[in-house]
Amino acid sequence: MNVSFFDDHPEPADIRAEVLAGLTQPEKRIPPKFFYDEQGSRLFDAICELPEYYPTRTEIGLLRQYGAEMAELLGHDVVLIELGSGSSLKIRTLLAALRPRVYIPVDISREHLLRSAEGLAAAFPDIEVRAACADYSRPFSLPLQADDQPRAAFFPGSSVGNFEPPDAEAFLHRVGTLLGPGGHLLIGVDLRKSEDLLHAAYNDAQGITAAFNLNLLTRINRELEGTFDPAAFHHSAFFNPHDSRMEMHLVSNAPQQVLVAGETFRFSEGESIHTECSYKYSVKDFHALAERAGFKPVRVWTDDQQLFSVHGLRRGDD
Ligand code: AVJ
Repeated sequence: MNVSFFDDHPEPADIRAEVLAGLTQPEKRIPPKFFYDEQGSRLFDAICELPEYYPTRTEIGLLRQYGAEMAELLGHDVVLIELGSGSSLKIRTLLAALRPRVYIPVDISREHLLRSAEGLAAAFPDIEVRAACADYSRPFSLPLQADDQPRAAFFPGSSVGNFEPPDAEAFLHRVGTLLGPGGHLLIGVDLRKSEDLLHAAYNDAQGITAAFNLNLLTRINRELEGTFDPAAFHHSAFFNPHDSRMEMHLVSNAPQQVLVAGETFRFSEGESIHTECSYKYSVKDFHALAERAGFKPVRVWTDDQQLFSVHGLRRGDD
């Protein structure tokens, strides 16, 4: 099969240092990338199927409806990099129209990435698949050669919303450097909307989002010798209008002490670990961010209800 594997997965020592640093802050936090262990990736896939979680469905609808135009914008015979490829489901809607020469799925969840890369390579034998396990929220390397040109990138799911806006700008700038002058980026961005819709999307009736959030504690217990009792915390998700973002927290039900990698952390009743920000942008605000990062907005596709946007951006020539 035409698939190779490149491993730049964070080391256990890096994960430990980042989690301990986050729990030591005055307002405890753990970066959302740690959601995606095996179980977390499975739960996330279940979230994407929930009736309340409109982003996945809406974005896939846009990819189906406008896929030919999007493929046109990215160009043919490109080396296509997908950031946070997960199950590689979205890219499948574009591959037939796009016919890239090389496809480089990048994801932090190793087993999940490998399985999807193999499935995709089997379904598209003409495409060379180079799976890369990496944490794209930090500087990362990819299996790229100088003559891998032209390059294009796909960053779906509004995962850009997990970055603080200045970090999103720095990240997009790095993507621009990878692409080179004139390279194109297709990026999914969730739009700001009524609080009711947002609230429902992160507080689903079946409790899958709560399980996804709480799984972080189970993961820390397993990988960092943690003593969290997941039943002693509850899921909380709300819209923060001032910062235009959804926030997810794990809230302590009672005063308690927890050990992580030999260190003690104290929680008062109601104190939380902030586990995710999911920024919601207007088209205009996202354009401004992209321009600060060296991209020129070329096209934007949205659904009738203005729930979600997919932007086609071109890196400037600078
Ligand atoms: C894939 C990171 C964009 O923020 O909506 C889903 C993850 N968190 N439900 C998002 C998520 C809670 C998702 N992103």
